Amino acid sequence: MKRIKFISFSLVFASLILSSCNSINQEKKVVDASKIAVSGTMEAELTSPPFVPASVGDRPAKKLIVNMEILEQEGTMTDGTTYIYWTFGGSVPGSFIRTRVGDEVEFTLSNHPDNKLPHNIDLHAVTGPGGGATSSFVAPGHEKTFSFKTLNPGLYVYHCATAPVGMHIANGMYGLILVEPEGGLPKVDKEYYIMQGDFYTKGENGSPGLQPFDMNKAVDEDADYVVFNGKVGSLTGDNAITANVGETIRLYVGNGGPNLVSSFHVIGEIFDKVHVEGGSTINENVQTTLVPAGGAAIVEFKVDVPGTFILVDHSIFRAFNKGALGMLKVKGEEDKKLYSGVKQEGIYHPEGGTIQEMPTDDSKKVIVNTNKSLSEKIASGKNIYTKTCFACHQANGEGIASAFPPLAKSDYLNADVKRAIATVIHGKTGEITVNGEKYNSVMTKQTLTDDEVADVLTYVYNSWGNNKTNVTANMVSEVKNSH
Ligand code: HEC
Ligand SMILES: [Cu+2]
Repeated sequence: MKRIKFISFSLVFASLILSSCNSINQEKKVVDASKIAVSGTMEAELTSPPFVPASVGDRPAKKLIVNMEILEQEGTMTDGTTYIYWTFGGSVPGSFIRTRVGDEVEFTLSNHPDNKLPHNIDLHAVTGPGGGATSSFVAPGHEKTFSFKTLNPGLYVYHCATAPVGMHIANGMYGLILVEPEGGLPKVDKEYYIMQGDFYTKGENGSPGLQPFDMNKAVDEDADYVVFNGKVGSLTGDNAITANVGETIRLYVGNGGPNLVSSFHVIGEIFDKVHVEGGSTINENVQTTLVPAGGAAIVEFKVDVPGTFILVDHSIFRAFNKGALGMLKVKGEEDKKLYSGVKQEGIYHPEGGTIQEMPTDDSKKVIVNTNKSLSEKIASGKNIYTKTCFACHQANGEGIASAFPPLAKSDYLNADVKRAIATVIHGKTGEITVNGEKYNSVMTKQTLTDDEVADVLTYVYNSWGNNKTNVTANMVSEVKNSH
């Protein structure tokens, strides 16, 4: 008896709970995205910043093919300063990917054969181990395919997650993937893609020439550059984003980090709506929104008056001294009722905002000199080292703790020249001990001519306290043929 009473009581109780749940469900239609069926296949349009692909509108969920190519390439950081960027799709941030909830994304990540390093991708929009990282690890000259279903709408960061992770992100390996809700986001007039990143270089901000990555500054979070879209001036002057008075603007704002959190603000505008952290909560009438490292926000506003509106990280020294400054130029009729203004255009011009062409790669035009002196070999070797080895072994051969062994004063290097030659031409895996420290990682095989291997190793042997061996092309070809 007691038991029956208890059961009937719990039934009433349960139905009470259920009915209250039902009324919630009616207000907010809960769709199990994992059950959304796909119809048809399409190739994803990918765009480089500040542009975004066409909106999904009311298209049904599909199998969406994404082909992403990793390119390591030299680019301009600021006037007179270049940097070797590692990129998803040739831009920093990487190509924008636009999907809708329920899509089955078939993702192919290809690592260009000219690249030096293995990479992978962790997409925060993925429900699965490593966000795809474990399934996408890919060596130069290879590609990997994996697929995932988009379950949660929102704006998500993707990034490389190959060790040392911080270094891959610091070199520009991040971007955004948008998952639109069923039916798409509401229509607006203009949409743009902006992503902040912090950069760490051997020289101070503005030091000329090709600047290598500085691991120590990165660990100390002591950024030389904090920029939008990969470089100083990517969104200023002729590169400014544009709109007309009366239009509605949506900015997809991301932050790749690796370290700094952005206080994103547009001087002279109020965000009508912010999708906080890129999710479903909408805040209204916001002045400055926080964009976490590895996070995003969608901001929307209507432009009511003409002028140049300045986009900043409101940690303001970053904007005026480190590069985190962009421009939105709005054209149209003034409305004195809204703003009477003495308009001062251009007072916030950043230093070094002009854009340079990509430098042409003179190193490809090699004049073969078979009878080089030792100092000519060292000079040529230094050039090869900067292009090929320094990403891992670092500018002064110091390496990176527990990832890349040092070449400076390396007992391993100095003990056996044939072994060093073999390491460069065949690559190396498995545990080795250098100066008492164990390393167990992968050095990819380097595609260099015998002369180039000889020159780069001669440079290494004649630098940083090593034993001054002069490696010849004959020694290299002997090692090659003995295998
Ligand atoms: C993708 C990163 C990477 C690049 C690029 C790279 N190396 Fe390495 N290198 C490594 C790793 C990792 C090891 C250790 C491998 C292991 O653990 O078995 C290594 C080991 C070595 C060693 C033996 C260990 C030592 O410290 O003496 C030498 C010599 C060497 N590399 C020279 C070079 C030269 C010269 C170049 C450029 C032509 C180069 N490497 C390019 C990652 C790299
Ligand atoms: Cu990477």
